Amino acid sequence: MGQTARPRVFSGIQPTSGVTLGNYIGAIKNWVDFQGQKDNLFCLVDLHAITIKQDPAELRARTRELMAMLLACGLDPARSIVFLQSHVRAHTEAAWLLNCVTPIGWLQKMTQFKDKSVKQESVLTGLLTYPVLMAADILIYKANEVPVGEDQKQHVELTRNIAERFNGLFGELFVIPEPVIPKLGARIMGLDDPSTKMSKSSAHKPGHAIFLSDSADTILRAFKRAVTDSGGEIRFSDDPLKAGVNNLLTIYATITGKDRVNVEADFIGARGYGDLKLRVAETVIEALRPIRERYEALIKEPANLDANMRRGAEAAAAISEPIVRQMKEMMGLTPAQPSLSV
Ligand code: ATP
Ligand code: LTN
Repeated sequence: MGQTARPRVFSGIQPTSGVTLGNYIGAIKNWVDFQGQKDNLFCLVDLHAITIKQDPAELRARTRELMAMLLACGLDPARSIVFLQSHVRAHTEAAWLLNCVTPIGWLQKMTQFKDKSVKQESVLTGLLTYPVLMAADILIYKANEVPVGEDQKQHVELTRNIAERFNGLFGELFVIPEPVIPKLGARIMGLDDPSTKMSKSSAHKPGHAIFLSDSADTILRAFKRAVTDSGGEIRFSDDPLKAGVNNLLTIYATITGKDRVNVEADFIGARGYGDLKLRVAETVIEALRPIRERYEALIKEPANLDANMRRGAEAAAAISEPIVRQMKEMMGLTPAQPSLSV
């Protein structure tokens, strides 16, 4: 019903801070790489961003910057619907409806809620119900695939449970989506501390994250200071003590598209970790250079970005609004009758 033969893909990214190398490797690069083979929707999830306190002017600026950065990374409005979550009211409407079929215990178990709520003085209700809005995002497009980093796997599993529960209670409506997690690079670690995920929200710590808009100098400095270990072996490893080297090799592998064997072969004869860090830094700088250049041009044309957002929202609403109408009817809400004008 309404599904094309190609799998439908939906994913989202928050317009908070900038875009990190973790976001790029874990999610965006895969969105771009498979764009031609699928039916795609990519959403700037500004309503998710406000589950944590945001400065309104900053949020508005970050949102436009994110739109420019996604296009600079290669999302193509001719092949993907790229839009702002708050522009399509079906998302908030469906989230409320799904709140009313989701047991609160399911939400209290979410690890991201537990992690993020301990960092807040006052925990907002939206932070708890965040995954219900995410489920709404995915389900109202009947998406088959959700390409995300490792940290979002639990939320996609919850989405599946919510969809099954709705279908069980009211009848088959939703497609049960699959999380699509990359084999390599699903969890890029902080350069300053390879035991924690590279994250936008910890990005105020110097040397923690690389941002796609960083200058070559900043990138080089961050890699030079990357935490490794006291050994000297350059190989992939699950050993927590070698997490720093493993992270650098993972970044190199995903950016170059080489497999593990070829990556390790590239570093035979390297002069220690200093050499490794320099080569990974150079590889990242060269890969990000054209993205940064495109970004610099796109951000100077706000009217073009806004027009793209508007077109994206119209296309997204055309798909999701009829599905939300169907949800409401299935749940027993009375459809509004057209007015009888005489
Ligand atoms: P925060 O850390 O502040 O929660 P975030 O960096 O995770 O933010 P999001 O907008 O929530 O940013 O994530 C966008 C996408 O990037 C998601 O699919 C997420 O799984 C992925 N992602 C985020 N960080 C990483 C990382 N370190 N490695 C791989 N993928 C990541
Ligand atoms: N929760 C996700 C962002 C997000 C998302 C989505 C991802 C919101 N809605 C729908 C995939 C599908 C995050 O924090 N990265």
